[in-house]
Amino acid sequence: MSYTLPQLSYAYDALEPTMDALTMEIHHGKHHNAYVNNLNAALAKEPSFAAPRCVFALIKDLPAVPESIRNIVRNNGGGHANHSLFWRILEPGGSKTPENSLAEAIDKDFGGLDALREKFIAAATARFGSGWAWLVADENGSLSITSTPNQDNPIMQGIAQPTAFPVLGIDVWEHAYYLKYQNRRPDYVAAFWNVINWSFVSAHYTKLISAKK
Ligand code: MN3
Repeated sequence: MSYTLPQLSYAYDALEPTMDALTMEIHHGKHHNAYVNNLNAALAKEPSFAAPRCVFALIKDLPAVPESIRNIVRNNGGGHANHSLFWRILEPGGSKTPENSLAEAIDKDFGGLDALREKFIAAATARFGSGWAWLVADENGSLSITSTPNQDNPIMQGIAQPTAFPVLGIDVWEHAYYLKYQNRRPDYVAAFWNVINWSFVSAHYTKLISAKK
């Protein structure tokens, strides 16, 4: 089996001016595509390993991956998973506010969306070098903010501490923003907030917590 690059549900220029079309084209068509190709090439070297169909299941259980390709799978499987979620989090124009159980959890754990936004932006800004900032849920659905280096994902057992389930994430690699924002990562992170698809994120959270009950 092999993994494939997901199609976007919007055009490369649909997130302008927050994310420019050229950045989106290179980010999805080149960077994400390279993670998929590198992941497939690594797995082809270990044909006896039956990789799960879902890339999140693959990266969740890295110790099950043969050691000879584990690090490549960590980096490129992580890259494929992270970006697959990232594209779905985004929406031209964004959608208003979190809904249902996610809205309730944000009120409970952060005291409201403004406080969450502040903490999320701080984590994304403070992540040194390349990586991601995340809103994550634990086993009980409780929310917190974390960040990971490189293409690590909070779902990776034994790597992210503690293991958690990504609800919302932002890519803070320079390839995600440098053409438009150069060194101004805080401006990129603040603008990202305006194109979040809260309908998707809310439904994603509800699905995550109901899968655990
Ligand atoms: Mn990226």
